[in-house]
Amino acid sequence: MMASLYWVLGALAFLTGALARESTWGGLYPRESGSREVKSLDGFWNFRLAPLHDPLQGFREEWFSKPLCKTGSVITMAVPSSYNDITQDKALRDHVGWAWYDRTFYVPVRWQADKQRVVLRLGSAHYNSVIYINGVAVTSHEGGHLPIMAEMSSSLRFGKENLITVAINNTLTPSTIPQGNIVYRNDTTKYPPGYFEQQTDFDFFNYAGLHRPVYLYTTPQTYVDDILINTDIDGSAGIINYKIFAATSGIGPQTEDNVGCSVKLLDNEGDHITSAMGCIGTIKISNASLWWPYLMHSNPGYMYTLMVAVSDASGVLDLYPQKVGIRTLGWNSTTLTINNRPLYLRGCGRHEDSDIRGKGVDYPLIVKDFSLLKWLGANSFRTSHYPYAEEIMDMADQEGIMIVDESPAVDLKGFGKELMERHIAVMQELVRRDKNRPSVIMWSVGNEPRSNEPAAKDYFSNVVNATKAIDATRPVTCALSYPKNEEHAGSSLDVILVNRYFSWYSDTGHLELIYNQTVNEFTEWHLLHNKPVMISEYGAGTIAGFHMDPAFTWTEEYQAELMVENFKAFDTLRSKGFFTGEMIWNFADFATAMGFTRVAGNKKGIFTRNRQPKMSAHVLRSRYLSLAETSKKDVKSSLCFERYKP
Ligand code: BDP
Repeated sequence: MMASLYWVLGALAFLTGALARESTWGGLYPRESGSREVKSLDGFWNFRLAPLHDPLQGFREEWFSKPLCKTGSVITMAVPSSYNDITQDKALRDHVGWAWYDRTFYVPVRWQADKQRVVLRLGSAHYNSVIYINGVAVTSHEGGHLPIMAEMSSSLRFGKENLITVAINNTLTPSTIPQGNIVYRNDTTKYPPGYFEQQTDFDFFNYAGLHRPVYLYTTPQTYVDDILINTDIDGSAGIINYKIFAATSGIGPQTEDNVGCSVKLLDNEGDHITSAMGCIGTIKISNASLWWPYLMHSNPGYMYTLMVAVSDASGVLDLYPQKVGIRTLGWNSTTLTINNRPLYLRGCGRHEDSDIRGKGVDYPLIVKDFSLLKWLGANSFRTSHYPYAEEIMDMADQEGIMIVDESPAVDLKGFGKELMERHIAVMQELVRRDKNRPSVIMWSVGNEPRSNEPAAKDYFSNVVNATKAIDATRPVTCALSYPKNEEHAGSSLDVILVNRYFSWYSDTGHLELIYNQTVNEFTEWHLLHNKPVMISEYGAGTIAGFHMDPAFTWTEEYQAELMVENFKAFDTLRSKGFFTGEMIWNFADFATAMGFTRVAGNKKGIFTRNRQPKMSAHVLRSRYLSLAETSKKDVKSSLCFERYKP
């Protein structure tokens, strides 16, 4: 029986292999310009689940060949959103397997008359997806948190109604990232025939659906396919190194023999600063406005716009506005720097999570979350435990909030070759998506791998090296949890991140032990690896409104006192010179699977799930604001750092 669901997943390749090219590159984010139009397909879609015990029915009966409403009953589904919490239906919330979405849309005739190339782009679809236009599979994708793109000009009916159908499967197996297991219960005295459960080692709810915006956009036939930006500083001057990749539909990458490139640099008010020619080039700006983190400068998150153009003998063909923040990162065995100044990360772990929409992109929520981060005095967060929506990343760039950009490899185990290849492919997609973001200061290849397995050594060395091979400008890390002498991933990392729950998961109730345990353990991690070290998770489950004095587990007092004990240890570690940051777990309470260790979700948030502060939020705010003051006075520009030189 076990094999059957795995076969269902394997069938994806069979079903789509001949029909659709797998999407591996999500493309530049769809942005309007003088040569590009963007059309949103967000809104109300039609939706139906495949039957739990006949998961392939939709493929067999070709539900994609006509509107879903013609092959069965449908409900209305919001896009973007997770589908799980949208209705009162438990079967929808807990569904495992295929789900089907469709809607109709028009494309203007003038797109065809103007010979536009039309691209479909989904911000993400969790986990496996197949996308059909007018009944024809145009692409498929594996992985839930990265964009999917398909050129589809030839599949469209211009000036007429078109149908888009998306089939999504949320099943997680030992070869998906993240991993999961389908466990069948065969005891017929207890379970009905075919009964199975999706199990995962991670605790967050496995939300599924079209989580991010869906766009159609146009480009000319010859277009800007990709842009690579690296920045540096030289005294008060800023340096922008750029590389433009042009391509032509049906032909592929173009060289400068056929296509010319030029750029115009605009300041943050859109005023022209300078221009340059060539597909590869360097721009030097005297007295540049640098990209600084929040509370490290009076004007954080400064972004220029590089208006990139590709042209041929007939003139400019395509334009793409690329945001650029000028900053340089450095790291050595004790310290991380930005613009040659030491960094201390004051942040949190987070989730894309809220009521009703689950992991769906929600603009009011994004603005609220950044408002809360700034209210806290935080300068950073980790995209625990998967890449976040590009709309969130845009805000981070703009607000000067630094990001530890994490892959979906949470709780990984069984480090075989197939998994490693998938993991490397995910890192390549992630780096390709986020490489130009000034907010991204570190790549995290994962969270809490079972790195006590000896195979983890070569595995992580390969994944980290593959990540560095595509981006040498940022340090690479992973949030570790195993004891330092029993684990094998740390030696490959540039910065050691460790999750520790002293006095919560160990020595529960003994807040008095936190100081020594934290100081000793983090010092030993540094001595072992001679790398900068930070705490990437610590915290306590806390039900808002529960109070007891003396402090007791699950009360607001316990969470606040646990934090204060940690702060004492962090200050001692900071004085030793290698401790580079602290991130509380978690920014807000979040949904988990049902279970007896979670109280209607994970309650380690310093904000409730609807973003109201617990006592701990005020405690953290007072610390972060005072740390921000200290760091302003703490400029040590004479240190010598290993720096990336383009
Ligand atoms: C850590 C995990 C995190 C969990 C947390 C917890 O990294 O995803 O939510 O434990 O138990 O080990 O709250």
